[in-house]
Amino acid sequence: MLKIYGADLSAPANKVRFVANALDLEYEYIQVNIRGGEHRTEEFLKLNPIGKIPVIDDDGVILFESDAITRYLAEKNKSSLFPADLKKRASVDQWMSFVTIHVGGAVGRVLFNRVFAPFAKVPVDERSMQDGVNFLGKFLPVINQQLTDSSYLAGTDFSLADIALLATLDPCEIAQIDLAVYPQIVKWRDALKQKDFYTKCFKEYGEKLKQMKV
Ligand SMILES: N[C@@H](CCC(=O)N[C@@H](CS)C(=O)NCC(=O)O)C(=O)O
Repeated sequence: MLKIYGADLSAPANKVRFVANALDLEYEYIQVNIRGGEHRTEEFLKLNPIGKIPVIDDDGVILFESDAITRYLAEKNKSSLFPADLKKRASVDQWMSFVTIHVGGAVGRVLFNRVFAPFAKVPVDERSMQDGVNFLGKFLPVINQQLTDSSYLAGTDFSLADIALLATLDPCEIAQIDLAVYPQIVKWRDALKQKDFYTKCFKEYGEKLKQMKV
């Protein structure tokens, strides 16, 4: 059976679980304790030499990097989440890259410095945090416009790009990133968060972290 190594606070790992759920796949979810260093063990480094989640083991097919994993799972299952049509697929690829590299990178800077650095008692990098905020101020209007022009990120059809964005934006509340100024993103996001593929994972991202009163 497919094994997914992840952690509930990891947006890339949640992306993989959302896709596996959307594809209706059976899988075993293995929580990797990052704070406990489980991702640095000899055993885990055999799965991913850079010691990061997510990783999948699909009956011996070991893969890391969330976007490669989601493409593999969708392609293997001949899913319209990753369309066969060249132009449609290129559009999905374009938005996936935009989301992961630009939006994800910026959310990561803000999240790390506002939440994880104080929590781990490591110095906050104010410059990096401000860069993250500024980048989001450039990138999120582009996404908002795209979701005004079309129902989904890559056009009329729900795709891997939407799932990538949904997972990437999950930490916004705990990172105090205000999405209310992007009404189309809010509308799109609220609708997708009701879907089974999402609620099968959790009701609300970061529930446990909030309970820890970070
Ligand atoms: N580009 C990777 C990013 C993976 C990543 O950064 N994972 C984080 C959790 S969100 C991790 O494993 N961090 C542990 C570490 O770097 O020590 C992907 O999309 O899969």
